[in-house]
This record gives sequence, structure tokens and C-alpha cells, in this order.
Amino acid sequence: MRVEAIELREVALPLLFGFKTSFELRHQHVCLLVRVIADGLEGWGEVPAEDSPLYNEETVGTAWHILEDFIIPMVLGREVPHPRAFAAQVAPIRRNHMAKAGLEAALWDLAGRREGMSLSALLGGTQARIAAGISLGIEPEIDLLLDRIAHFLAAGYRRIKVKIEPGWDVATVARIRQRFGGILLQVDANSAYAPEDAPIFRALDEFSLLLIEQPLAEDDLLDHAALQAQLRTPICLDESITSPAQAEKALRIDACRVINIKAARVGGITAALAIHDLCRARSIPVWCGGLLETGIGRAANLALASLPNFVLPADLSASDRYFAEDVIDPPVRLEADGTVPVPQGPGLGVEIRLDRIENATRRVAQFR
Ligand code: OSB
Ligand code: MG
Repeated sequence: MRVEAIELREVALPLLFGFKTSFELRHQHVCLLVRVIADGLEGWGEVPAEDSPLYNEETVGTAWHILEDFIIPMVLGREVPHPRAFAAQVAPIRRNHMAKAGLEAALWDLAGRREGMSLSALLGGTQARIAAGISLGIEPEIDLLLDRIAHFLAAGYRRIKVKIEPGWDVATVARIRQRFGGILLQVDANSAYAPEDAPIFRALDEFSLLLIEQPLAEDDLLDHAALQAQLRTPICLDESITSPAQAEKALRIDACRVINIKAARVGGITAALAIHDLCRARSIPVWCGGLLETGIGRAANLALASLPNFVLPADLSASDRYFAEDVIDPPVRLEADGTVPVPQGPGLGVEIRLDRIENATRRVAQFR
């Protein structure tokens, strides 16, 4: 089958609550939705890049440019590439992982719909439901955070992750432990600290955290290894793991003992699978991270998270944790047992709500 058309849409969805990380306070989720059309079938993918290059170097603007001017011309009017071959095809384009991953995700969805198989089954998934954790932002006051934790524990979330930054770390974690005892708890610094801050992490090491996510700079594997050597708590890398090759280097020098896998960050599901397999071979647990995705990105994350070495709770919260209305039907829901079911229908296994997508669209273009 031939790729007849590709549509790009820049979409902005308001968040129900402000979400503050060490790098920004966000009130909306901005992404590109990629729609690939071939032989009467379509596939959808998401580029969760936002307006500013703060999580990594990409934005929806850079992703649009790279897709329109470089990636789409490689695919349009040609045979649909197998999604497993796509990463190698676009490898000459350096980085721009989210842009690549968005189109690759649409090809994976299309492949699943064509085969009548769920994306989970296509990828070799073995789990029908994913243990759900939730990622909670920095709040102006500790009591606000404690109330939010209480709310989401009552809703059934199995693990709490809190964002930290200098001044919102050891005392914050101490208060959480004081009020909620031995819950599954982890922290994420999004690179807010320097190697000299090691004493802060040695203090956090006393709180039996599941892991400490991305304490230091993205490009600094060596200092992560030096820090890991001082801690019992596993360091988990997020931003630093940009490819299977980086994952291998990080593990080789013991810079981390857990990896957060986000297909968007590493250039797509194919690269994510390689990191999953590498970690599995080395008995390194992984879990599925998120980037505030709409249901389109979230459904793909669920399929990825169904692979066997995704053994820690995911940042895969229900649609209603961020959005009043998601762009898929049914929305992602949290079951009473604290899990989220993996869609079993063909491809992403969810219905795309074009009406809601239209309402949220800031710009759209079709390439044929
Ligand atoms: O570092 O994991 C992160 C959100 C935006 C950017 C970076 C991160 C996050 C999250 C939220 O922690 C994950 C989610 O709920 O989708
Ligand atoms: Mg993170």
C-alpha cells in the first residue's frame, strides 16, 4: 500500500490543573498530531513537543519543520515503510527524536489496523493491564501537594511520583512519608541539580524511594555514575537516555539502575523496544514515562508498557487527570485496582474523536 497523504495538526489542550516541573509551569499541552492515510486506512501518532524547548531541544515548531521539509518527503507517495524499518530510514537526520517518533507511531497504528492486530500484540506485549502511577507537580505549598496525593491514592493510583527542585526536596519527601507511610514513592528532578548537591541526594537516600529520576544534567552520564555510587536508591535516567546506544553506555558505567522509557524521547517505538530488550538482558527494570500526551500518545504508551520488562508502575494516568475531554473514545480510565487496561482493538485500539481534535487545532496542513 502507498502513503497517499499525511496530515499535520498542531493542537493545544488546556490542562485541568497547572503542572509545575523544575523547568516550567504549564497550563496546556501542545503537540502535533500526525495522521497517515494509505489504502483507505489511517494511522495516528503524537509529537508531544510543547511550545518551548525546555524538556528537550524540540518544540512543535521544530518538529513541524523537520516533518514537513525532511521526514514527510521520505515517505509520501511511497510504499508504507514497515515501522521497524522507519528509524533506520530517517537515521541520517540527526536527533529530532520526537518528530521522528510521531510519524513512526502513526505507521505502527496503521500497521496494526492493516493486520487487524492491537499495537500491544504487534509489539509482543504480554500484560493486559498496566499498574498506574501518577506524576505530581511542584505546588506553592506542601499542604496542597499532600491533599493531591491523598486524592490520587484514594482514586487508586499505585505509586506517587513528585517533582523536586532545590528547596522542594528533602523536607517535602519527609512530610509525604510522615503522612502516608510506606507508599510507593519516587522523585523526579528533571536535571535541576549539580554534582555538588550530592548531600541532598544522600539525605533523600534515607526515605526508601523507589528511585530518583534524572537528578543531573542530560549530557552528564559520568557524574550520574559518581552519584549512583554514593546511593542505595536506584538512579533512573529519563532525559539522558536518548537512544539505545546511550542506554548501553549508561548501564556500562552504572550511571543508573532503572530506565524510564519514552518512545518520543528516543526516536520511536522501535528504539524503545531496543532499550527494553537491552535492559531485560541485563536485569535492569524499566517503566513507561509520559509527556502529558493526549489519548493518542497515551494509547501508544500503553501498548509499549505491555512488554514484559516494564515491571515498575508507569506514568500512565487516566485521561481525566489532565484533560476535561480527551481526543479518544473511550478515554483512558483507571480501574479500581489501580491499573489501566491496554486497548485490545486493532492498532491503537481507540476511536479518534476528530470533532474534539478540530476544536483544539491551531494549524493544520495536508501533504499529498
Ligand atoms: O520528566 O517525566 C518527566 C511531564 C512533562 C515533561 C517531563 C516529564 C513529565 C512527567 C509527567 O513527569 C508524565 C505524564 O503524566 O505524562
Ligand atoms: Mg522525568
